[in-house]
Parts: sequence; structure tokens; C-alpha cells
Amino acid sequence: MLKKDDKTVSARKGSISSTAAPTSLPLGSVKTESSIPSKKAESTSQPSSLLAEGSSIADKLSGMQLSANDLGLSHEDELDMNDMEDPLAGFEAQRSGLEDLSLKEQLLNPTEATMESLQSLLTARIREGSGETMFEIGVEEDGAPMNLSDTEFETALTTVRTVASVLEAEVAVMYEKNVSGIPEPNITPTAIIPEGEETASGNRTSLQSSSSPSSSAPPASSSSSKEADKSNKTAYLMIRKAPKSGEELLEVRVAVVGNVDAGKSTMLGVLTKGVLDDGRGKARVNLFRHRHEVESGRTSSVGMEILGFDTKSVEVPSQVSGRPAPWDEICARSAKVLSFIDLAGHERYLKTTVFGMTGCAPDFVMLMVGSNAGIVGMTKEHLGLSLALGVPVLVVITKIDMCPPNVLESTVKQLTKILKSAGCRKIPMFVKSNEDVVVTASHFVSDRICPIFQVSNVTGEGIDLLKKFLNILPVSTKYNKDEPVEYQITDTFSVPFVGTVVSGVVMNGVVHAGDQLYMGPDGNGHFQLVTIKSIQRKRLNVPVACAGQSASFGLKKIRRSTIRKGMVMLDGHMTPAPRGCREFEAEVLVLYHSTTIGQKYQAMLHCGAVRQTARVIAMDKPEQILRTGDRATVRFQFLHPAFLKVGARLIFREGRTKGIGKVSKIVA
Ligand SMILES: Nc1nc2c(ncn2[C@@H]2O[C@H](COP(=O)(O)OP(=O)(O)OP(=O)(O)O)[C@@H](O)[C@H]2O)c(=O)[nH]1
Ligand SMILES: [Mg+2]
Repeated sequence: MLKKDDKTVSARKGSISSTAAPTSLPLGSVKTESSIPSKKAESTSQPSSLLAEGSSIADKLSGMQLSANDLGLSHEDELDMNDMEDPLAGFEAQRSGLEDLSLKEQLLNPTEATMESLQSLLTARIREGSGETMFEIGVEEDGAPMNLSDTEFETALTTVRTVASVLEAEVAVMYEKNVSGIPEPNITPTAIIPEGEETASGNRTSLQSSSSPSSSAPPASSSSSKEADKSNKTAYLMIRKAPKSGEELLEVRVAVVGNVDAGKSTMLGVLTKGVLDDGRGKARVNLFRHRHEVESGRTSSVGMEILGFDTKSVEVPSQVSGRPAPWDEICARSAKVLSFIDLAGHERYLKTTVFGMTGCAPDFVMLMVGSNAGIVGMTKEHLGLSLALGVPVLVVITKIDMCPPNVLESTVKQLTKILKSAGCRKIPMFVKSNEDVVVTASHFVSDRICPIFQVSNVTGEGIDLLKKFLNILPVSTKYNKDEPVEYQITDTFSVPFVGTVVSGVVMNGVVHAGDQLYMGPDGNGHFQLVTIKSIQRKRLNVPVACAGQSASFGLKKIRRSTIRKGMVMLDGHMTPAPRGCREFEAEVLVLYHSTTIGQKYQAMLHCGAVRQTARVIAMDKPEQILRTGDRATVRFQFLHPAFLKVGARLIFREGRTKGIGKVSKIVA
């Protein structure tokens, strides 16, 4: 992972490009000091009222004045907006000979040389964004406005389209605006609401219609101030390459969590089935996997839904001639697919929900909050789990159609308070417009930002903005194709005419149909060689699956009963052959325990797709006990062998979450 102070271009761009998008942005709109509370300021905010409520993990983190950062558990490469000031610096070398030409000049007076230069710029960005990138027309690399007239803007857009077409990519205008005059310096960006200025109805006292993405750019020079009298047209573009085949399809996984009845399944029905809800569960009916779920309306398992976008950023219809389109059809027409993991809100199913959050390796967590219910039940628990796992969170407040304004306002207040608390250290960003969408989604790489949407699944209000946001959500770049294969199994099936099928996520490497991989460990800790007969991504047959992708494998001559969730598949050439472990050490932090944790203490331990009971057998504390707030290196023992890796994050719970940590040593 990349460090903040890493000044190499590729590293900086790499970290930014995990969003793909920010590489293109001058970032003026998000980095104004006045709009982002400083870390220092945040850490002084005391969530005193929250401490009194319940015993959620988020409470514990904030109550102990510890952040995930303090625990060494959050991204080491947490981005400071100031680090991202000059995202294009790295391209200077490639543009040698054209240094004197501004981006504006290149866009307006295309020559063979400038076209080539723009082509290499876009190629690099698209590669770093795994197949897509955001590009802003109207702002120079240093954030200065280009002050484009309408005609100039059209010329610039045509140039970008021409370059993109050479690269077999499509351009979609995500947002455009026409701002006249010099942008006001230090205007609060529309997407950022300073503390106390947000109301449920969305009034933002300091907002001005002239705020622009380049609002923090230095005041224009006198020559440009003359130009500034002209119009200043800017636009954010999504440039996306068409996937050549199923294996190039972009995928973003989003785990959907939140308290029971928050509207998770309903919203996924609305997003992925193209229907609105009736307030009585109409939109969720097709999402349930079990009869008892249909009867109770409660999700109890891990459900999967997909939403596709094509190269032009247009949503791929989920219905074909009045019936739901099959996944392979949606994928065949998509360039990017959002995979939603529908999880259960009821505490009774917490084990399954934690499994969904750890095993399915989501890139983002979507925390749903019923506006009328507020931050209740498992909301804080799920938020705390996302923090412990270091997964960026976006919040969706539902049911705004049926919520009195004062109740909605109090939910919003409650939410912003907990997000800003010392335990969360998030920057809430209310997304109310297309501009907010592009700015927020582009900067979501920073796990400090927390976009907040307000929607109604009944009237459809807010759903469009959310879809636009989902379309821009960056593809994760944390996976490594060059490492030896590691695939974690999250489910098993017996499929007629195919045989045993496993589903899961490729965490490292590349898997080809026909490959032999080690699968295990079994009850004795052994791995066996298995052959991958076939591979599917979202029910679409593909010849390969790469790191970061979820995929199903058809297996040759393997009985389903021999496979357990939590097993892994590893490179078949490993020598010596891999073995499972039963004992390991972890650095842990006890978030909450009513008494003490000592030797023989047992808890459910989650680490990736591994989920099983583990027993404490030793710790580096003289008195051999742990209390709330203690940190220690603890030796655990599993009942059955499992595959663990040093550095993997873990959660142990007995009922609600009791502790979090990181594997530090595999013992035996
Ligand atoms: N009026 C209104 N009702 C909604 C909205 N969203 C969901 N509902 C209703 O809220 C109820 C609960 O919705 P679900 O989608 O089942 O909630 P869930 O979060 O999936 O619940 P669990 O799976 O049990 O955790 C259903 O009756 C929905 O019709 C909304 O925006 N407005
Ligand atoms: Mg549900």
C-alpha cells in the first residue's frame, strides 16, 4: 500500500487512481481548508450522547477515543486532500516538447503532436482506473479555469471524443455547468456541509450558485480576468473503454447493511429490478432466497443483485419484454457492473451479515438508515464493522416520503454526529445534485469521506442521483494479478449437468479454466489438487478470472460435501503444499466485554471467509486477562484448521462485536 509521503508519480497516481476519477480533477472543490474539518478539530468532538446508547462497536471506538487509525487498522495510505494537489504531474515527462502548451490550447488546437500527447494521458488514466476515468474539461492541470466559451467548450469536447474513439472508449458527460465571472475564492463546495449548517430539507446556508469545482484555485491573473467576463463552461466526463470480453467487465462490490426494516432489500429491488415500492414490500419480493424470508419479509441470508452500466454510462435495462433480464444478458451489455450483497439487518443473523462483510470482500459498504427510525438497532454495529474492516462507507437514508421533517432532521443530526465522532472521523458529504455526485464519487478514495443520500423507494426521489453515483464509483486497485492465486470460497452449489460449483472472490492472481489449484484445508489441515472445469462471472462464461473479481468455478470430480465455506484455493504449483493452521497470534483490541477475557475464552472469529469458533490460549499480559479497551497479542486456537494470512484483519464476537485485530503470526 502506498504511503502518504510517497512522492513518486506512479504511487501518487496509483493511490488516487484506485478511484480512477480523481486523476482528472483539479480537486479545487473538495480541498478548501474551510470546508474540511481538520483532523485536530475533529478529534476534539465528543460523541457524549452516543456513548450512553447501547454497546455498539462504533460507540466503543468513539468512547475510547480510539480511531481505527489509532489501532493501526485503517488504510495506511489514507489520503490527505492536500496530497492530491497536482495529480497530473506525472504526465509531464510524456508531454515533453509540449510543456508550453496548456491543456486548453491542446484541446482547442489539436495537432498530431497534441493528439498523441492527449492520447497517452488518457491511456494512462484509463489503465489506472482499470478501464475508465473521469476527465474534467474547463479546468487546467493546476486548477486554473480555462474560461471556455460555449463554442470553445464544444471544440474541446470534440477533441476529447476523438481521442477517446481512437482508444475505443466512449465519453459520457456526467455533469456540465456554465459559470460566468471569476469564481469566488474559498466558497464552500456544494457537497460539503459544515457542521450545523445542514438541515434535513437540504438548506445550506453558505452555498452559492457560483461555487465551482475550481473555487479554491488562485484568483485569475489580470489577463484571464478579462476573459472571465466570458462564460466559463466546465464539464465532468466519464471515459470508459468497452470490455473486449466478459473477463474485462468492471466490477464494484457493495455490501448493503443497516438495521432491520431500513429498506435494504427494497432499495436493491428498486435499483436492480426497475420497479418502485408500494411501502408494503412490493419491490423486495424477488430478492428473497428462502420461503421463510418471503413470509417474514426479513432477509436472513446473503443475497446478490447486479446493476449494469454500459460504456456510455447508461443503465442496462433490468427488464426485457416485461420480464427480469438474466444476469448474463445484463453483463453482456454492460461495461461495468455493481454487485450488491444484500445482508440481514436483524441481530439474530449477525453472524451471516458479518460473513457477508468479510467473506465477500466488498469494495464499499452502503449503510441504510430508515429516516423515521433513526440510528437504531444494528446501525452502529454495522458502521463499526465497516470501520474495523477499513471499507469506505456511504449512507442512504430511506423512507423520506413518510417521514415528518423534524424526525428526518433529527436522524440527519444524529448521523452526522456519529460520523464526525472521534471513533469514526468521517467527513459527511450530503449529495443533493449532479455536481455533488461527481465531486463526491471522484474523491471517495479517501475513506474519510462519507457521502450521504436521502431517498424514497416509493416515489423514487433521490434514486437517480444514487444511480449516477454508483456508475462513477471507482473500481478497486488494491488487488494484485501478479501474486500467486488465492481464491476464497463463500458458497457451494450442486448444479445439474455441471456438478459441484464454488463461488467466491479471487483475492490474488489470475485463474484460467483448466488450471489445477490446491483447495483446502480439510479437517486435517490438508489441501488437495482440483481442476477448474469452467469459470463464470455473474453467470457469464469466461476463460479467466482475475484478482478483485468475484467468480464461480465448476470443479472436476469433487463432491460438494467435501467443501466448506471459508476454504481457499491456492496456486497449484506451491512447494511445499500449503497447510491449514489451527493456532495463530493476533494483535487485538477488546472493544467491549462486560467482565474479562481470559484463557479458554471462546468467540466466533471472522477473518475473510473464515468463520469459526476460536479459543484464547495465551496472551502477552502478565495477569492473563483482558478488559474493555485492552490491546494485546493473543494466541488463538481454532477447532478446525483454516487458511489465514499474516496481516489479515479479524473480528471476534460473542453476540455483538467484542474485539478487532490483525493476524500477526501463524503458529501451527
Ligand atoms: N414508505 C416507504 N417504505 C419503504 C421504503 N423503503 C422500504 N420501505 C418499506 O419498508 C419495509 C422494510 O423494507 P425491507 O427492504 O424489507 O427492509 P430490510 O432493510 O431489507 O430489512 P431486513 O432484511 O429484515 O434487514 C417494507 O415494507 C418496504 O416496503 C421507502 O423509501 N418508503
Ligand atoms: Mg432485507
